[in-house]
Amino acid sequence: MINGIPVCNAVANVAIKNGKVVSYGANFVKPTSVDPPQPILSSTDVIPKVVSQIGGKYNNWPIKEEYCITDSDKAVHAYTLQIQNDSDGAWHLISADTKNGNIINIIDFVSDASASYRVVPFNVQDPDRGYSVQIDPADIAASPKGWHTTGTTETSGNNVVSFKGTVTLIVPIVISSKKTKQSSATNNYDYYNKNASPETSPNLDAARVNTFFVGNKIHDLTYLFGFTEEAYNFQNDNYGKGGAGGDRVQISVQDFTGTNNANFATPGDGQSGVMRMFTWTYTTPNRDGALENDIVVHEYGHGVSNRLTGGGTGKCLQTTEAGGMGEGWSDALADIIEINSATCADFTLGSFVTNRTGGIRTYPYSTNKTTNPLMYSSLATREEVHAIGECWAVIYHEIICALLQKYGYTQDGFDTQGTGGNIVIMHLFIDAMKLQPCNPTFLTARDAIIQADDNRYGGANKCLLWQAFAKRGLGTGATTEKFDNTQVPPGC
Ligand SMILES: [Ca+2]
Ligand SMILES: [Ca+2]
Ligand SMILES: [Ca+2]
Ligand SMILES: [Zn+2]
Repeated sequence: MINGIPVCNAVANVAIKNGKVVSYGANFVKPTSVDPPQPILSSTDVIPKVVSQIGGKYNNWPIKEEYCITDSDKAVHAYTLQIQNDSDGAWHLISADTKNGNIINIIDFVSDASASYRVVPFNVQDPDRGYSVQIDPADIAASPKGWHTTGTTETSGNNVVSFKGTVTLIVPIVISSKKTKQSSATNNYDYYNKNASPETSPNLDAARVNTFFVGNKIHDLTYLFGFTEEAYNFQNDNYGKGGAGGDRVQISVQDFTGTNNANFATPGDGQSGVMRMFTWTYTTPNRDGALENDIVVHEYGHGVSNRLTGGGTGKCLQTTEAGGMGEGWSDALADIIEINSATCADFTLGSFVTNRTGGIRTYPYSTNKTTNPLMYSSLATREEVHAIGECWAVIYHEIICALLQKYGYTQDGFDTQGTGGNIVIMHLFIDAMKLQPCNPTFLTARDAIIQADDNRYGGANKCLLWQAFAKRGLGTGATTEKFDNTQVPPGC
């Protein structure tokens, strides 16, 4: 207390640039001078002066008077008032000098480094189903310094860089100036015009922002479930936690090498994965794969499966069957991400970019065999990797639905301790990939899932899993001959 007035909790050295706080330090010493306890300006006069410095609006929470200690150890008489900003979610407690309205102390009520992105929400498929501002979405356990390398204000950070490549994708050369900058300070990214073509402003920026958002979300999610630095994940800085760094995912949006597709290249740990996202020409205007989350997740999923299988070499999904399963895991990961209730819905991939309800696969993923009749034996006539992948991903869909039915749904899909089926499937997904051999088959990958359940849950889901496998012909008697077998172990 000074003059019977509370002292604000010791922050000074405030710097504001373009309406946002860029730095503030803290100290508290015996003041060299103390303002008189009477304000010069009224609080009504100070509010607009504060807003002109930081943006946002006074939220009508009662204004108080206090002292704050400045850098030069002066005790300044101040108003404290709350300022909120609807456009970016910022919410600050401001102390402003009662003599002139200068901001001298700031408390940030929003936890972790503020950043916001107007994007397709993570568990939503595409912009037609949702497009909204996501505030501070970084998970602090998975991304301890946030998504943006300290001090950067563009779609570039420790886990992901999203950019528009030109001419060549010999990557480090081309990405330097091709990212999206914040639309307003600090690290707010607000772009998108639903009616404009992908290439028209601001939609190139929207593509970079959405892929940056989804790429980071999937990094954080898979990290929490075990795709960590020492499990050969994609990060520039590994914060001393093992594995090789310098390999964040490079996402080239509206890539010049193709249309109506996307791809992901996975070299070994320590070298960046490269995701190329294309525009799609089925509609007028064209649509951008970068805005369909299941496509972005599918592509990132290739990085996950290639790094987790066989120890980070990127060399262990090379046989046709293993490569096909790689497509299947990517579809399954997209399927898992879009779970948003305990009700198991059919899942389709690529329905936005193609403007086709059924999307880009032969059948929707469904537990209904009329909707999706694929079986293990279907491999006899399916030789292309995506066609093989469909046979694997439909099995995953069976497992997803069975787990949701048994355990329900955990609202926070990032809660690794959650009990819902959506949490269980994420654990099994990551754990099993670590267990399976290099170049797995349907049979060995099946066995790895059974083993993962045994390791983590004591085999609590053994029969549920076998029943799902058996339903699609991958029962205990299945062999590499790829005839359907519907047997389950005794007791199931
Ligand atoms: Ca904050
Ligand atoms: Ca790595
Ligand atoms: Ca869907
Ligand atoms: Zn793929």
